[in-house]
Amino acid sequence: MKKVISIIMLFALTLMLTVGVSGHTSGQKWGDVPKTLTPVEIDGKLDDVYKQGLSFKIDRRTDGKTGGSTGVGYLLHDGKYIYYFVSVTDPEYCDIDLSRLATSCWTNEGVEFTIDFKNDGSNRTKITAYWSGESLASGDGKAEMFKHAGVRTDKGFDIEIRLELQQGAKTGSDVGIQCLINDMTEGNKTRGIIRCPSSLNCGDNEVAKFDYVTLSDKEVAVVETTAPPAAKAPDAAKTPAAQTADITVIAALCGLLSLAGTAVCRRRR
Ligand SMILES: [Ca+2]
Ligand SMILES: [Ca+2]
Repeated sequence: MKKVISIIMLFALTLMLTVGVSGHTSGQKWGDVPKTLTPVEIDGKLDDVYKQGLSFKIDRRTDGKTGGSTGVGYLLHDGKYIYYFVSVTDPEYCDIDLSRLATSCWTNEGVEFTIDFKNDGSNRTKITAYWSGESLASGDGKAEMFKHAGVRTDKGFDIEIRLELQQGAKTGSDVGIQCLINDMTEGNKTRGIIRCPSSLNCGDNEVAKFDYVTLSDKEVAVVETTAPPAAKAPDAAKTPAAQTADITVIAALCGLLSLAGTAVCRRRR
């Protein structure tokens, strides 16, 4: 019997070593986040390489209301940082109330970007960012671990965040994720929350129910294309049409000269 138990334990150990121990808890995988070879500039503007990133919608209201802000998010990574760009369409943009930042920063137009680096539901890292003439942000961990920028657009605002990979996360890792938009309405009095899709319908604080993404080794880059040199315009004087025209004119002149010559000869005769 001991021998059977030993064999079973050995088999289980071999299986763990072969498959690896996933930190993934219960959510589902959204997809692979490509690795960018093109540097990303944190300026609140959409770098072209984001268009090759993992994109998703943020349009899941969880407060029973309808309408309000929606967003499109993009994710990239480069093995050191994860990049998040979100473009928000806000039908009623309310100016940032700076007095709320210290005590209730989430009651302002803005976004929250939350990552579970170990993807085990044990903790989260959250960045909250806004735009108010200049971009503002607060977040878990040291400030130098993230960088952000935002711009006001004609339809709402765009926010860009770069967050350093932490807690052992690297290329190949699964990380838990949830993103949301804080949408102020009714004269900056009411807060709506719009979240990403979630297989378990989770909120941004329910880290154990987060869905996850994989920091893929699939590389993407923007290939700079050099426009081919403009073709040299053909010399108009040497085109067949022009040559034909020239010949026609010369022939006509010769004809005239011939007639004139004949007339002169006749007069002389
Ligand atoms: Ca950018
Ligand atoms: Ca709003």
